[in-house]
Amino acid sequence: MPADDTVFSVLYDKFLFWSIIVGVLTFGWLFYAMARYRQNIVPDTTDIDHIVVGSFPVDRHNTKIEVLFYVLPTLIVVWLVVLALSSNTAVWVIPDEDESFNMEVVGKQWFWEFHYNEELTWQDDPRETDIDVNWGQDLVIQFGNESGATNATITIGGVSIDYGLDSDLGSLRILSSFDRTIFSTIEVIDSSGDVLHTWQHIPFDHELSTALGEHLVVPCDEEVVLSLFSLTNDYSELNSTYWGVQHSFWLPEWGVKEDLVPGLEGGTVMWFMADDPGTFDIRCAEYCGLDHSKMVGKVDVVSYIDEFTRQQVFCDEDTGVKKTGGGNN
Ligand SMILES: [Cu+2]
Repeated sequence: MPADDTVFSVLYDKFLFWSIIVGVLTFGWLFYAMARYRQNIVPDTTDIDHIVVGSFPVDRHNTKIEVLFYVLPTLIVVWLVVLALSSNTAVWVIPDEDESFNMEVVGKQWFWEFHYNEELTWQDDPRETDIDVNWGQDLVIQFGNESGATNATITIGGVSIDYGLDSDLGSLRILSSFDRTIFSTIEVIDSSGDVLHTWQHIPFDHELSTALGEHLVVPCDEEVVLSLFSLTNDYSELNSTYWGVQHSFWLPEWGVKEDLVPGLEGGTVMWFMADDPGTFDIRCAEYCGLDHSKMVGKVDVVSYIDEFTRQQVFCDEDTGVKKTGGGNN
């Protein structure tokens, strides 16, 4: 079942509402007729409603009700079409490139690659973890005494350095200036090695891949526009790993799914908008070869740090735009 506030979930509720009304009326009528005209009930021949089995009550039919039998269902069907078409429109109108987060997704046999056309800096919610990472000229890691933080692992461009945290001071300052062109991750861990808090910067042009166990990371409260590609059947690229076949990128949480078609130069496009932070499933919904079933992944919805204001945008804040998977209609 998609997230509660997606256009598909709303559509499901609306269809269910009308189905229940139609169901109650038709089954109500059915059971009433079964009870009234059941066997062994002696027919009252003076009753205007008296029905003789096998004969149509030509003399006593009710034109108004018979016309209603046609008009009412037609109206309901037209209304359901209107409901379905309006949500269709909401899904197919691609958001403005300037106001959305744009990415490329490449499907291969049998994994996903995520290419960042924009940088993304994010961290876990400091109000929940009691840990806050700030990186500008210096790197400052603040941690509450109750947080249990003992170490911080800082990985810059694939090189990791471990720092011990002095729990009395509640703060660690490192002379290391932020470089927005380098993929950097800071993980604050407790004494048993569990990750309490993650801060990460994904630079422009960076690539993440499910083949390496990496998740797709997207910001919350922003329209995420994905351009989807599958490699063409170019024989120079032909080898067992990069054979271009059709895939389908599916995010069950938001009810959105789109095919990746080899040979389509501009790719295909889909978009969604996540309100809530968390980790959700990625599936391939098009049989694409032997290991199709292994073509799975995860998407992390994170609260991002605005690149200009350096302020964190929390997922539960009302940003004034509350649309998901195509917007509510
Ligand atoms: Cu696939």
